[in-house]
Amino acid sequence: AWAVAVFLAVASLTATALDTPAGVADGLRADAYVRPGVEDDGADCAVPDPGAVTANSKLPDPFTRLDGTRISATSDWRCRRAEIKKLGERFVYGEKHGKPAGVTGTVSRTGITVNVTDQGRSSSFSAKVELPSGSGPFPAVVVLGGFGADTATIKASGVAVITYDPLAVGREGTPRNNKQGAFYSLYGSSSSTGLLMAWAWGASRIIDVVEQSGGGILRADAIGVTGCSRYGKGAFAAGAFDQRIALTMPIESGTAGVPLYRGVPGEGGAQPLSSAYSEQPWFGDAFGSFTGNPANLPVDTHEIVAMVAPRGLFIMENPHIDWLGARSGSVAALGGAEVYKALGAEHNITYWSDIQDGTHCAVRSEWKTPLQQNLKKFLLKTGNDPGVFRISGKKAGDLSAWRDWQTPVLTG
Ligand code: MCU
Repeated sequence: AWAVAVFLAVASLTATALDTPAGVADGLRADAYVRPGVEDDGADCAVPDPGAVTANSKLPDPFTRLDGTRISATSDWRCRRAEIKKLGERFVYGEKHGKPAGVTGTVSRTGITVNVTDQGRSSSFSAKVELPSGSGPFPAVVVLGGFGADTATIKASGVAVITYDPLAVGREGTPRNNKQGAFYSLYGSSSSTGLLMAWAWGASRIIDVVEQSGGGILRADAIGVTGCSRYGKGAFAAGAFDQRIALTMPIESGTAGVPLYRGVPGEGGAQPLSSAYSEQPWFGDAFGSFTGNPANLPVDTHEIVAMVAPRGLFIMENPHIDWLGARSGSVAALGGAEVYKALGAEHNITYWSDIQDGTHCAVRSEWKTPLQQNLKKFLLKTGNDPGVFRISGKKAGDLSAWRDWQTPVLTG
């Protein structure tokens, strides 16, 4: 079946793409790998224990394995990604937990219900559905929190909007030792997993229900995720930790989102790591050991960006508010884009901070066209516009100052 799918993907490429080596690399390799169709396609990888942490003020090399060897083939990325996933869970977000033993629910034209059970514990939550005109089944974008996303443009493009309240799955305003919400009903109120990962888990369970619904209304193979601010942090985690998500669109995510942990302390006015750690239990509890010394982290957000590769990623940032750390965000995007390049998918990532309106979570005219292009390319499959980097001169970071590794040419 896999060979047939690859054959069909190749056969459906345009003549131009077949004639152009770069086009083939982008269309074939990216398309063949874009969406593994499972939440975690590296679940079978043998990931060694990360061992003791060593300080590194530069960005960890995304291409060097925990055992010190460097990957050399495109196919090596799958298990290198699994290592990064483990580091992200252990040191930053906390454990995600896979699909629970029981997931049931319903998809209607107006809403989704999700019921989860695991080891005798159960919980449920729901989301709102808004359909575009037409008959469907429709691609959909899960909007965490329901603000900041240009839902009018999403619907006008023929894509459904699933509005999900992450607070039902991971509540804010609780102490770390008494976390609440559907995730913590299953995994315990003293779980060390932070809210961002709980929210990501909730988005994954919504996708489980869409998958199981038979696809009459919504298409599980064409799902995007977005959200602004704290929900941009959550959307970023959701897209990184669920490979079924075809398009990830964090908006103005700030510290604990896209910006480099190593970059934030030196970026004037950016929300300090300790502030984000204590404002809400967004990060996992383990991150508390690193808020004063992020150089000790064996992972940084350029590698969380890389976890999304080669799937669609559209990062929107606001350089007018210092608190949002857009300079550190641009370096994370540039660093992660090196993995996209190595996978032949450099056209699948967009970073856009060149905007006029400084209002936090405003719907912006500058983001409308790239949004439409990303929806067409990754969800509707009616376009193939290349991604772009439009970095505001106000907050433009320099990747070369942050890395001491070069991007390999991968075989295969
Ligand atoms: C950018 O996201 C957060 C920020 O981290 C917080 O410090 C601030 O309180 O709220 C932002 C937000 O979520 O705004 C809606």
